[in-house]
Amino acid sequence: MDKRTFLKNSVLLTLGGAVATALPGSLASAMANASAAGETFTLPDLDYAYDALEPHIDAKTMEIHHSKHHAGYTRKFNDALASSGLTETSIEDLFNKVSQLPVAIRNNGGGFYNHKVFWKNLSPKGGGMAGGDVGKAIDKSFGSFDKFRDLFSEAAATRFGSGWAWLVKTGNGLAITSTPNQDNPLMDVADQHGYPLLAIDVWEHAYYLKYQNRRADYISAFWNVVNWDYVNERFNKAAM
Ligand code: MN3
Repeated sequence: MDKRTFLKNSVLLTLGGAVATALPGSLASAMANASAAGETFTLPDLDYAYDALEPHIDAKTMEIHHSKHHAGYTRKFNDALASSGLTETSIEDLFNKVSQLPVAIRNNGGGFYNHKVFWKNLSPKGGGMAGGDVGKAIDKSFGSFDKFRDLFSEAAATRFGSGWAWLVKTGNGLAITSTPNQDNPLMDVADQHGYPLLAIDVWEHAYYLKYQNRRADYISAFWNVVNWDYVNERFNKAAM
């Protein structure tokens, strides 16, 4: 972080925007830009309380994950867009050419988008088997729901280090894949392209408070809170 960025962030953190006019010109201008750009992408609210997914995902993990991690990705994504001069507001357009963009956009844009999908993928009323159109597509692509669940769980368990596992819709049906860091299957850098239907975050910050090193237990618990209605919504709106 250079001195100017450090100063800007420090001022933003400690004083907020109200004192911008009292600052030297360059700082005031940097803050005005950051604040304007800060409205491009906003942290979504959850559809449920932080403790609603207990005992499968604990309240403290949900609170930190949403209010600190996801908020951080969102803020840094907006900052990266502002400092790169990019004007796209379609995140899909950015992901399509992410290999040519600053790495901060790949990491924080991915972090912003992936968590947005993930929160909606979860519900206190979730769990059970997939129904609807996505249930039929799962049977067709993987043979059975149990087979699908095993393959998805394996992709999540074997993702080395931090990353995500995904169920995606492709031109040919459904596929399971995993991505490192905050990459996702909409990015031009992804091994498997597709429209994300279901995501599981396997970064340690997603499970360590409750499950410590037991990622497999977290993955098992995840199946109790999957919101299949939302997965069906995404399946039906996917263009491909
Ligand atoms: Mn996360």
